[in-house]
Amino acid sequence: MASQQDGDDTLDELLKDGARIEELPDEDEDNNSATEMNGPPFPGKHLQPKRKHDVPPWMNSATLGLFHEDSQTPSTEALAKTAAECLPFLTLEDTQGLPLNSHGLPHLRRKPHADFLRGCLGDLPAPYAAMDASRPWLFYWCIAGQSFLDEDVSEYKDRLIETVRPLQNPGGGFGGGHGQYSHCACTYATVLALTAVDGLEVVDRKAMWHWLGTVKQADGGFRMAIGAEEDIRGAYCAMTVITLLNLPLELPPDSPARKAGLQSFTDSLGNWIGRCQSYEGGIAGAPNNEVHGAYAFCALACLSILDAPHVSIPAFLDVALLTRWLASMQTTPEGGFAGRPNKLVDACYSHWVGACFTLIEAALPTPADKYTTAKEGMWNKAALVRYLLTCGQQPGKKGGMRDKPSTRPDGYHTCYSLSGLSAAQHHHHYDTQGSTRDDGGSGRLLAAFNWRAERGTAEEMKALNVDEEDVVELVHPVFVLRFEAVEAARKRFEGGGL
Ligand code: FPP
Ligand code: K
Ligand code: ZN
Repeated sequence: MASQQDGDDTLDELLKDGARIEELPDEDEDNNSATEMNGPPFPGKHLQPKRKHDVPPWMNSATLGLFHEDSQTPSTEALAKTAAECLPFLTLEDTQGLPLNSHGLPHLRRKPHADFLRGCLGDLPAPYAAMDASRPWLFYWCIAGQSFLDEDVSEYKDRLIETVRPLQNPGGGFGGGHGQYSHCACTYATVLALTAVDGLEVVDRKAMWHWLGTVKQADGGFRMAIGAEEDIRGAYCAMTVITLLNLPLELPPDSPARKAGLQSFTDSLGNWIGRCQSYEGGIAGAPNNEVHGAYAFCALACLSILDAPHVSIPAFLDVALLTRWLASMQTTPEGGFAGRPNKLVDACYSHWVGACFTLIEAALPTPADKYTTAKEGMWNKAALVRYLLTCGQQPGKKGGMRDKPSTRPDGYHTCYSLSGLSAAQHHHHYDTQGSTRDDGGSGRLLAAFNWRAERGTAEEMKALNVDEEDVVELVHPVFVLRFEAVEAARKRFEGGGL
């Protein structure tokens, strides 16, 4: 039998799977004769690691078996280019002049990032006119992002309220700009930004309830706007708004979904979300579409609003298949996450995929004794932290965080990089003692308010190679806000009513 070749650890790891190996031809035999079948280490000639250009180290085990040695595609080239641009930073060969922490990694640049986010809220240069419809997003990313760095954001309250007042439509909901139709994403972003500054009094809750009734669909899902696409973002955005504002779950009398027999915003919703899971395990924006990590977050967070995660997630999703898919989104060598298979690492998925692990770990059968240290769990937290600190931070005076080194920083990537850091650094768990429904009063769904978090310990921060000043605040895994802000919204609307 052939001896194990001079080691490629990745391949050795991959080929532990004995059943598959036994069917493979002996790679020592050029003619691939099948005479010796008891344990050759490599699956056929095309993956022999001796040849210089075989098996680039950044190809992970999930992709490894799929490529022929000569197969070059735009995807393989883009993956190689991204690995090459990140490696000098990951290895600290190039530290970009950033101040280093006691473990040799760049410090989290708190002050420059906070300044960057503050700057994004001022007057913007002309090219930003194209982003007019995304203004509420900018408010949310930049205000919430600052709060994740423990900046006081209450000073934004009056200005934010006056800025979003004209974006609210008389029929309910918020548009992206003055005179624009209401849209679930703009409404979600506005409500989150207002929650961050405790400014929800500006929202017309009754009109909001009516408008949300018009986007609820007969099949259980939600459209993004009247006549717009029905997708999982709509479901998560709508249920977030309903829960934070404590709107009645009962559909308004004029909701078109009532004609199909639905009575509540939650009717058929879990089933509709379940239909978005594909054979790969990931979650698509709508049934039968392509899966994406950002949609996995929307699905898990929406289910975590509907009920306790260990109840609602396994009720509608194949948890094992989804976990496997999520784990395969962590890229090597970068250590960050990609949004979909064979695509590139991008810091924003530190949140969209990273927070999925927080939610799905709470869905495991025995929530109480799951992973108890930051080193344990289903994903490599130290690798994500390393990617964000070495590749994700813009050097120089400007600050801000970015998708990858070749891109510019922006509010979106800064906010979601910081949220991803929180998922990696802290403990989040679901308190199974909390009630999931305000049965004595308003009927509000309470599951999403039962999340608790504790800061990672000093020992854990050491294992993640961060110092105290590189640690972000605790971020709520469902609402992506500081816990204090979520609690204030819960209390403000405790009584219900419109
Ligand atoms: C592909 O972009 C991205 C998607 C298909 C989904 C994006 C959705 C979100 C980021 C968030 C939605 C959530 C809410 C709450 C509105 P791409 O092709 O540029 O990126 P990729 O190559 O990384 O997939
Ligand atoms: K992208
Ligand atoms: Zn991104």
